[in-house]
Amino acid sequence: MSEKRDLLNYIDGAFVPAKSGAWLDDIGPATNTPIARIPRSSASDVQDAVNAANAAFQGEWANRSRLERADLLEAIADEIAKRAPEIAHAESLDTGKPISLASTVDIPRSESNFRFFAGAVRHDETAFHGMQGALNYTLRRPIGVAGLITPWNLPLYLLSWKVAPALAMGNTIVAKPSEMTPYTATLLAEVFDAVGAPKGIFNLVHGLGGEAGQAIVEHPDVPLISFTGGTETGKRVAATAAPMFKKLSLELGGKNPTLVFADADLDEAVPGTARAGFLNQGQVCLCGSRVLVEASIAEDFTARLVEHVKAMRVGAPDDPSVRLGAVISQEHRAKVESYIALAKEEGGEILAGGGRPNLPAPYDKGAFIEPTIIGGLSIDARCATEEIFGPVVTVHTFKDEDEALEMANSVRYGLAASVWTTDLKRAHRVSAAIESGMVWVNTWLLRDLRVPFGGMKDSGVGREGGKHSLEFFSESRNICIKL
Ligand code: TXE
Repeated sequence: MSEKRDLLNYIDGAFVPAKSGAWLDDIGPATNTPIARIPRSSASDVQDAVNAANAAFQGEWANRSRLERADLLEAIADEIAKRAPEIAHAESLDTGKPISLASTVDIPRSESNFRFFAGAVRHDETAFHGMQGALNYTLRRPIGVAGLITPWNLPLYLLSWKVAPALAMGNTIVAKPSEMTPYTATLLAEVFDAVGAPKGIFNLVHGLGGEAGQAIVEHPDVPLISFTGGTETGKRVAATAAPMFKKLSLELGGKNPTLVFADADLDEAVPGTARAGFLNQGQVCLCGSRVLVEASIAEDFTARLVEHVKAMRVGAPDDPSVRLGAVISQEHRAKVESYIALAKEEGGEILAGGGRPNLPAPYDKGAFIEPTIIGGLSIDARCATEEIFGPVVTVHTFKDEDEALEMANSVRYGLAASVWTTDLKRAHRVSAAIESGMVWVNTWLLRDLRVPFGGMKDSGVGREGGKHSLEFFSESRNICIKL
């Protein structure tokens, strides 16, 4: 794979630059050097992409059978599998994450997203409601051009999570990946090209959120928007799309609690809490960044967590023994570090990490930061309530279950939680009481692609996954027939 390449838009089956000829640099955060350029697309490029997507939708695509659409998704999955090492390398280069993570999670999961939705649409059933003298059945039709806007933390994984169900249901796509991680979206366009996908069903427009992204959200011919990103951006997307009555799915930020009760199996809870806090440098919306521990075990648990986390290596993304790579950018590291400084001002104590690792060139210029544990903060401190989205967790103690729940529910977010306990009744009780779209018990990020995925409160609107995605990417119509 050649590095420092031009990553083009993909519109109507052709790779093209922005009409204006403007470019943006794509920086690799592990070395802080440009690895590629992307078109700085404007509303006019978005218009071309929407035209192509609309023409493809009006063409034969929406009327292709589900089985034929599923076959195309399988062909895309096969091609991703064929190119997996190259795609994993690109994902690591673009995000700074360890190649070991990209090649075992990001890329296999992207492949399986296509296979999963191929299977889901093949096996999908529709509702039937019989009544006295009449029958009803639900017809699900594709909607049109789907605008898909995705973030930088899991670039191909989250893009494929939207592309696969959108196509499975017969829609066409205009996608805009994060300007910080555009690489694998272009490789996905190459995959579409290689398998001979119909022109215009998948269009890719690179560029800035406020320009290309905004143009997609406000385009009158894009009736559905699926967005994953920050809560503040989500608000802007909703403010634009809602008055246009677009179908809208928002998967936003989190400040997720990890609850460790005194009866937990600490041999599992310690590594589980560390994994939840620091996977992908803490840049997963599901990461457990608030660790709540029952007071009677707090000292022992925290000491073991600190020891575990201090042993996690930070460094070169291509070193297989490394657990954490770089965060997404120098700016993002500065933001994370400003929270660590704030924690000290707020009375916190740095129990692990807090600084930058000493790495040899070229990684000495990269956006690395040690996995950091902060104790001694009050539960309403800014570091304990605002989304830091980096390798930083805060640890707090609770005296009983009621206080644990009060602390867990005290933030504006409600995306995910993990609960560590061996008491079955408590597991059910606490899981039902936590204000959260997803709860894991004695595990974290164990995913079945059929289950509802999404958050409550400021963490978003709507659910993705299995039939929830198929419903989002289609319009249900009831047909009532009098007998
Ligand atoms: O994300 P943005 P940012 C959180 C995390 C992070 C913060 C900001 O806390 O620090 O959000 O990150 C596009 N119209 N998460 O600023 O801006 C943008 O180009 C349409 C949580 O990088 O939300 C990109 O493609 N689109 C999160 C996408 O939105 C717009 C993952 C997401 O970028 C737009 C990432 C606009 N006006 C960050 N402005 C998660 N939930 O996993 C920007 N975009």
